[in-house]
Amino acid sequence: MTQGYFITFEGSECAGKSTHIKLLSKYFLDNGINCVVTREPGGTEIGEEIRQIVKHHAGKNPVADETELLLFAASRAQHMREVIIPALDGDAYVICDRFTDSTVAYQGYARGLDMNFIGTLNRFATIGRSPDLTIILDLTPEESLARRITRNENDRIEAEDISFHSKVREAFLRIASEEPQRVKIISSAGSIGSVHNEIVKTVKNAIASVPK
Ligand code: T5A
Repeated sequence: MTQGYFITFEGSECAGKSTHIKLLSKYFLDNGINCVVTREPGGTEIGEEIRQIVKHHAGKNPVADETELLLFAASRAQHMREVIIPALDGDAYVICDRFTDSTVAYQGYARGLDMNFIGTLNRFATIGRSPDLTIILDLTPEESLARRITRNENDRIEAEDISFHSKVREAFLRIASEEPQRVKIISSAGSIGSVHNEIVKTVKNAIASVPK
């Protein structure tokens, strides 16, 4: 049984996950809480190599959807065993930028791959360890696109059309309605400061409800 506390951030492209993970980890640090920040795909040497392929593969043959799913799962299997489980066992807080809900949303709902198989694969990759708290930063596909235009760069998945990104958003909202205890939605449309305050409030409430 792992200790620690496992928080994941999910949401559409440019929803502000990296920005808010940085702010939350600073909040933990300021409050003397040992915290490990990591991301998917990535977080390990193997995972970062996989990240390059899934985000930027531009060879003449496209990445098949099934290959994409297995690459995310491979990155996660390594990440759990090398980083996340050891950190939780060491009683740290772990904040991870994207996790299994992204696979359900992107490869399941948006790509249309078999949801039961994705469930099995996620359990296999994670050794059955779910996040204690998941924060979905919610942004409409239009708002997400506007932020991406400002940033002026698009990777392989970001370049999918608006209907793909609408399906991803709907999927996250559905996941939150199915697991309200674990998954909290926070609108990312407000100012960075107001979204951060909402995140801190949500995290404090969630931690306070953990049985001692
Ligand atoms: N994926 C991932 C799958 O398909 N399946 C999986 O199983 C997994 C794990 C990962 C890609 O892989 C896919 C999903 C993704 O397509 P990524 O680079 O991690 O790639 O992609 P994102 O997670 O989308 O990361 P981004 O860096 O694009 O977005 P963030 O981290 O959500 O946003 P952030 O913090 O970089 O902010 C983006 C911009 O918005 C501004 C920031 O200043 C920045 O310019 N911003 C705000 N502006 C106004 N108001 C606010 N409240 C703002 N907050 C941030």
